[in-house]
Amino acid sequence: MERYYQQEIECASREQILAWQNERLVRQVQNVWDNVPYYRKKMEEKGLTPKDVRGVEDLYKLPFLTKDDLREAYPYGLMARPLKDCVRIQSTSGTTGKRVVAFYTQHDIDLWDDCCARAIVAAGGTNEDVCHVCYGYGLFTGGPGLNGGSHKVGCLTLPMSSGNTDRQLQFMVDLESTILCCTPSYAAYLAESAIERGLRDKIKLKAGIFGAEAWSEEMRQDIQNKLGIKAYDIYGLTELSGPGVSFECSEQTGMHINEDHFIAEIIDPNTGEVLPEGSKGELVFTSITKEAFPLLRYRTRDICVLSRKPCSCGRTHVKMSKPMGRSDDMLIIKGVNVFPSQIETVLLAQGYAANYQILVDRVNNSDTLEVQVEMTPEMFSDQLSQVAEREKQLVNALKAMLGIYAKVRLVAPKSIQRSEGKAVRVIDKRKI
Ligand code: DLL
Repeated sequence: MERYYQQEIECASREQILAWQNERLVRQVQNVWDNVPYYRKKMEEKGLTPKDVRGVEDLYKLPFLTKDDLREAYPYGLMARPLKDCVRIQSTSGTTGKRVVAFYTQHDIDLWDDCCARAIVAAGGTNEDVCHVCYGYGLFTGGPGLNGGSHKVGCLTLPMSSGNTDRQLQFMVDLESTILCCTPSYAAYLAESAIERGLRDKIKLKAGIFGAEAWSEEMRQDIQNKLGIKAYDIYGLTELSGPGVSFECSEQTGMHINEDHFIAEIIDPNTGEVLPEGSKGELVFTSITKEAFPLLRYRTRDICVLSRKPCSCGRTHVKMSKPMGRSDDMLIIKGVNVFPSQIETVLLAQGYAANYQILVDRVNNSDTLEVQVEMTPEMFSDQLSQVAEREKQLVNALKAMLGIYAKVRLVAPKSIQRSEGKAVRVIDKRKI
């Protein structure tokens, strides 16, 4: 059995990683100065030239880049290579404004595939595996990213894309898929559907690589139990290539960031100040190996914590916690900060599945919060008084977690629409 594993890179010493980062950062700063007028202008506005950045210790001097910059420079304004050198674009869904378009040279694609291959290997994947990819293909990075990684590892790759759950399950059984790649919400739906169709024992999955949206530890346990697999988290964003910026190993205690390609910082989202290791704040990335679309100090809006505690898997790259929500996902209800992930944690801890919706509205100048969650089939035959009692218990548990009252409505099993990609959990009518 051959193993694709970049041990010399993933287990390199801190000094070696820093040496790579210093050299590549200096080169990248010169690259954007020479080739991207948008960057040169931003640096000039701060009185900087490439000489001011001699290594990672000078990173803090550089200006931040935000999604607004990407929109302003849309579509070609941040490219560092001529179009003739680019072979691909990928894009975000663009639900909140102009799309973000990212460009790739063939070299960029090769490195991206490597990052995704590392994630598959960390989940136990080898060339003996059948890797079932049901992230969406097309402009979304999930399908193409894991597909490329799976090829590098040498897995038999099933490019399923999302949707058509019956076909997914049939291939999973017939071709004996061993690794499943999709969003955690779709994994939960596939698990539920497999159990309903009596296929659970015919499925040979051993691992899942789930990401692209926030999911709680409770949801991980639920998916692991239902599918009999180990579920690994994977993180990334279109702007930086896609999935594989970081990924979990067998320890399942955070995701190793591919530090030979990305330098991570945690900043205070309000002041922009760089925070020490272990602090909670906004994740900022600098891509040091990208050719076509390099981003320096890109603010992700994802809130998390970095840790350099030694990991039992032997990898030395820094770990990021699960994002605790995006700063722009955070709801402010009656002046209180509420993250959807907190609500999910309460629901799963109380024995519900992750089929829920959060409705926010404003009535008589006051915010209202309603959580609709599906009953399990067993609860559905309960007496009305038992349902009322369950709702009361949930109201209390949510109050304890959030500090505010949330109306709870238990709804019939299967009445909330399932998601095949990123789940839409929140409907904020205040914004409509
Ligand atoms: O979601 C890339 C991806 C595809 C990651 C497949 C993992 C697997 P975007 O559509 O640009 O790219 O969305 C990026 O999704 O800033 C996070 O807020 C969120 N996100 C991605 N992975 C995770 C994760 C892809 N594991 C945005 N946990 C990011 C929580 C995640 N949030």
